[in-house]
Amino acid sequence: MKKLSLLLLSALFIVSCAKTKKKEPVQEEKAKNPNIVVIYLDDLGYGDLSSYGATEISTPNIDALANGGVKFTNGYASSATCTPSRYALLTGMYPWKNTSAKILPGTAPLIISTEQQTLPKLLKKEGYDTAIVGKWHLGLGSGNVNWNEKVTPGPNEVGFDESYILAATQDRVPTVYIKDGYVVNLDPNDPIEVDYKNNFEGQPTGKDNPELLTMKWHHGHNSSIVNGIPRIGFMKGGDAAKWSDVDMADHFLEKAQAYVKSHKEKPFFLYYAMQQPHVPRTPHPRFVGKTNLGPRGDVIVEADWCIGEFVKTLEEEGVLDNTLIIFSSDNGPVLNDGYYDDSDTKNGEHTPAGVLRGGKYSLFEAGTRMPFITYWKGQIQPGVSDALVCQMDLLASVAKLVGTEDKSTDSQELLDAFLGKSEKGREDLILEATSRTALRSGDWLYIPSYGGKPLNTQVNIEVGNSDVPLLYNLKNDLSQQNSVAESNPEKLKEMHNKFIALRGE
Ligand code: NG6
Ligand code: CA
Repeated sequence: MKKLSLLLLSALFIVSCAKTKKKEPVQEEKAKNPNIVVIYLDDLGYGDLSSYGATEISTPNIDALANGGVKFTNGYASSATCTPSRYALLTGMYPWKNTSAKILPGTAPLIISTEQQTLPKLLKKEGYDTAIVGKWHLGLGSGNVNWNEKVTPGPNEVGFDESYILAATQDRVPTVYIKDGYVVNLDPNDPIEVDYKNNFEGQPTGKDNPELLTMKWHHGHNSSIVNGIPRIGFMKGGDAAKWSDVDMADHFLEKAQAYVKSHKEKPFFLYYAMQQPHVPRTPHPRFVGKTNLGPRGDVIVEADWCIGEFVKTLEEEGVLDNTLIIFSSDNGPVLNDGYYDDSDTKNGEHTPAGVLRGGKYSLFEAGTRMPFITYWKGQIQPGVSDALVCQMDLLASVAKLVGTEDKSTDSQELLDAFLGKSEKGREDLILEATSRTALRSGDWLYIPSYGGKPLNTQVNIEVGNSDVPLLYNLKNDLSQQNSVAESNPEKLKEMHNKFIALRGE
């Protein structure tokens, strides 16, 4: 009996302590802020998910987010390639305002100024812990990086408390993971050297040593060989630090899960930047053959599985209903992006871009219109939204969500649209593809006349170059089959003037 009352007393004590703690106003305020997770795929197209109409690939875990959240039909990356899109996502700035925001080599310096506003910085100020796991591709250091010392500035200097990244792309050297500025598993007796111009003496290359390759290169990708895969750029040393391509998805997943587990007590922002389905496509053996589409389909299924596991972790750790998940991709799809991996020959009936025209590198819609999903269990009413939104707008919108404001960037505050409470999105959006720009305004899409070949034959994608300006009404011509530039000169003029005004030219 005595024991029981003692137990009761101590239980009461604990409860009252917890209560007092909760009463502290700051704690309570912070408790309202949800965790924010951005799940960002690499080169996933508008038609690559079953929830966005794919019939040859099944993505049940991402579909669960789409069907339980807001599925955007007019959700855009800022750009049709990786670096500029990631730049816009993290800084809220139009990437064409920064001439360095182009596809970067692995040796490029950091292109985000450490003075600049960023999404993680903003959240840090509001009491969030912040982390990136996955692909970076925004440059590291200030030129001439020594990979054997702390690599800085990088993600940790622009707002991330923690970072576990691959520097550039899976097809570029250095093929190592970097944790908070340090190459993981680096043996000091086997230092890393990286060069994008010249090979290191005696090092085999994809070009000269085809006998060493397990994956053949189609264009580019003929420099240093790592795990039988020829890469872009030359690298020497760092053997123990080299990643295993087939384990990369599991590796990043484990890091993302571990982050959730160790940060569930405080609001956190996690940027989970997955590498699929960018080349080289290297599904773990347990996913090989899961689709009939070859490795591209298989790595999409692998990514979907990872996302399912990740969401399970949020649930098991008790934070799913306090976490806003934003899902999207950095740019449109490509089948052959430089390796012979059967992704083009086995593609069959699959349409990676859905009904959209173009693909990665393109100013046509498939370049930038992305699968775009917001999910927040118990808070977001499931639905489909046609609001025009861009990843760049997350910065100002998330600012509002956490009770602050940011007007210093190009990011527009569209919180209600992101939470599915309003269909009102942007009026206008400048889209970018390999340094060319176009204007989306209302239902209209205007592509100024750019010289150059209309078709990038290496990747077999129409990039949007034309001798004449192009104008489409996406409402009745989503597939951009009929330019009305000639038949509607007034609209053309209006769009051109708006484009010039917005570009500040
Ligand atoms: C291109 C690469 C391509 C891919 C792309 C970057 C060649 C010929 N092509 O230069 O394979 O790596 O850069 O992709 O090297 S992105 O998704 O990171 O923008
Ligand atoms: Ca990409």
